[in-house]
Amino acid sequence: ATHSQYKIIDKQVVKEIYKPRNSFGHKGNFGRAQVVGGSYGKIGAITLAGKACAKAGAGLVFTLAPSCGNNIIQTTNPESMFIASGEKFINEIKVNKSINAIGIGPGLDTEAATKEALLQFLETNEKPLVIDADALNLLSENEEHLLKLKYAAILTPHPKEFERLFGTAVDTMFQVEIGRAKAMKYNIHIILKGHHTAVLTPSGECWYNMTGNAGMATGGSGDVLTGILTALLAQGYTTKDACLLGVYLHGLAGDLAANELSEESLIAGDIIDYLGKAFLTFK
Ligand code: NPW
Ligand code: AMP
Ligand code: MG
Repeated sequence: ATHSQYKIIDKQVVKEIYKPRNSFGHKGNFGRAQVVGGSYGKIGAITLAGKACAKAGAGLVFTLAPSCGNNIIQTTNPESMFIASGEKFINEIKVNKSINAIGIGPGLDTEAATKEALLQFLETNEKPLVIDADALNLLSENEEHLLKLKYAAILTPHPKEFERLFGTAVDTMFQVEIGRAKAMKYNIHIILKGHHTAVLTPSGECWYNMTGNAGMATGGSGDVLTGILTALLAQGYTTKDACLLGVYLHGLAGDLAANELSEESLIAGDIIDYLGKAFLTFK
């Protein structure tokens, strides 16, 4: 691919990707999604991901988190089923074979036992996968871990996580070009988050997202994106389509929320609350 190639994710692009629900569908038709993360003190992150996952249309959501998160998650996110692993941090990652997509990382923390569990899981996982936050940080120890990824997994680093994975870059433009090269090298999708998030694909494309605002610069916004992407994968969108539609919807929900609440007052949960209005713009 040439470095001069940039595409814009606009309304036309996402309207072609978006598939309305089949009127006769049942929850089994819209996918079983599993989000994996959370640790003592950071259960909120995986709660946000699980809620966003349900709000973005997954038929069934499972949350795998340490047992200290059970009451929190079942109370604040009753639509999700809870699977316990460890007490304060995850020490084993089990995924039932009926699961269609997995999102891993929000609030996961970086304990040695969690890292072992993650690497073990990646050895055998063949399902569509979103990797975010501390899961990225754990893999940063050795970039070669990315060779384990199959089926064009989606990585969602913010610029600091990107730097931990791939080293420093002189500026954002350069970071995007490094991302493009790494996406091609490892056959992965990289969503480099920020203002105008960039989606880098295994075939060397670079797509810029135009939705979103500075109100989204608030704790938990990225965790919400992980839930949305996992939901779209579970519903059968291809990894590339899930990336393009997911970042657009996430930013649009943030814009609709900011219009009514102000950028200052916007919190991550508001992005989830406005996902419905974002979907309605496709009608
Ligand atoms: P600074 O502050 O400017 O020097 P970390 P995290 C930088 C969970 N969470 N552009 C920033 O730089 C997550 O899921 C839990 C440039 C700072 O140094 C993770 O598991 C919550 N720089 C875990 O916490 C809600 C940027 O990166 C560093 C940047 C840690 O995640 C919050 C911060 O990144 C949170 O989601 C940008 N756009 N963005 C909960 N309620 O449970 C960030 N930086 O050290 O990876 O920490 O992203 O907060
Ligand atoms: P994280 O740092 O993982 O919580 O991710 C932050 C999320 O909020 C990403 O999806 C960013 O694209 C989004 N975000 C943060 N700041 C801005 C901004 N100034 N403009 C648009 N989106 C932003
Ligand atoms: Mg994050």
